Amino acid sequence: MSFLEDIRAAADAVRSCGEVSVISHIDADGISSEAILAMALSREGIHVSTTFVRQLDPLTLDQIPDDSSLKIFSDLGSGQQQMLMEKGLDPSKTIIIDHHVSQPVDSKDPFIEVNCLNHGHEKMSAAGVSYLVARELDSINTDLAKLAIIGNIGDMMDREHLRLIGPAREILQDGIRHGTVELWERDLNIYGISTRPLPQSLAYSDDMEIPGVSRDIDGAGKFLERIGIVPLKPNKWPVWENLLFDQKQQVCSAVIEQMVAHGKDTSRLFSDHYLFPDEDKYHAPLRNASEFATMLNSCGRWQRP
Ligand SMILES: [Mn+2]
Repeated sequence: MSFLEDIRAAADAVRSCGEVSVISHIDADGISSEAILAMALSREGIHVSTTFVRQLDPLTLDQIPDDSSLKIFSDLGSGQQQMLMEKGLDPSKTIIIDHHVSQPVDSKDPFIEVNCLNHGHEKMSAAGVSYLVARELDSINTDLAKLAIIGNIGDMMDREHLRLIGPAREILQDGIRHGTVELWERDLNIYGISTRPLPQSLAYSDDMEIPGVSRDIDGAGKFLERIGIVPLKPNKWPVWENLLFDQKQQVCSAVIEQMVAHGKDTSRLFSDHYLFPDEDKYHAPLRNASEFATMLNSCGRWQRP
């Protein structure tokens, strides 16, 4: 079956059921994935209950309700299909939405599995797959593209190419069309663009080695002051999101100059950023995909999604 056929099979199975139990991974991708499914299913009038787990093993498997609800495993399950079979889960009432390596099972009656990796899409997460199933259910669910982007970024699907690619990029286009996502293409490759004081963002970028700036907040501050970027008031630096276009250009030029002068590799200097203009500025960590994902991962670690 093609990826689209798998997506349709999952959507069809969902349409014909009244109650769903979601079992999802407790990290940014798993939480986003669950949020997409829960929203889309509720809109269909389907009752959803969720169990978050750290990993799928015989112990956590016992937490899954033993009832007639449709079971949806999200961000896990593909690699544990043998165990799910042994547990006696009904293949016609079990959907696996995943992006991890799949375990082949010896069965004439397999689970409904929607896994982008099985179709060669390596740079997409479970939240992305959940979104595609949700969109197949009803095009109204394109408003959930933002959540899919957060899951993809949480699983670092953008890191190798410094941008989302493949089906994850198509989801991004949905988000942009919907107006809840803004793309800053090939912008400076730093973290914390909505919350971190700029010297910190520059000093703690893992991807580039800027002599005199990297791992040196004071050095980064002096570097910025030399090109006329100064604190808004004593000890209060602007964040990258709030710099004017010209100021950004100035910083980028100065960084390139500094790196080139010291023979550093500039190939990872620019990356895409995904902004959420609908999130208000008082909740700044939610204003871009990478900081939002960090927030969800921290919530997961505290077991409070
Ligand atoms: Mn994942």
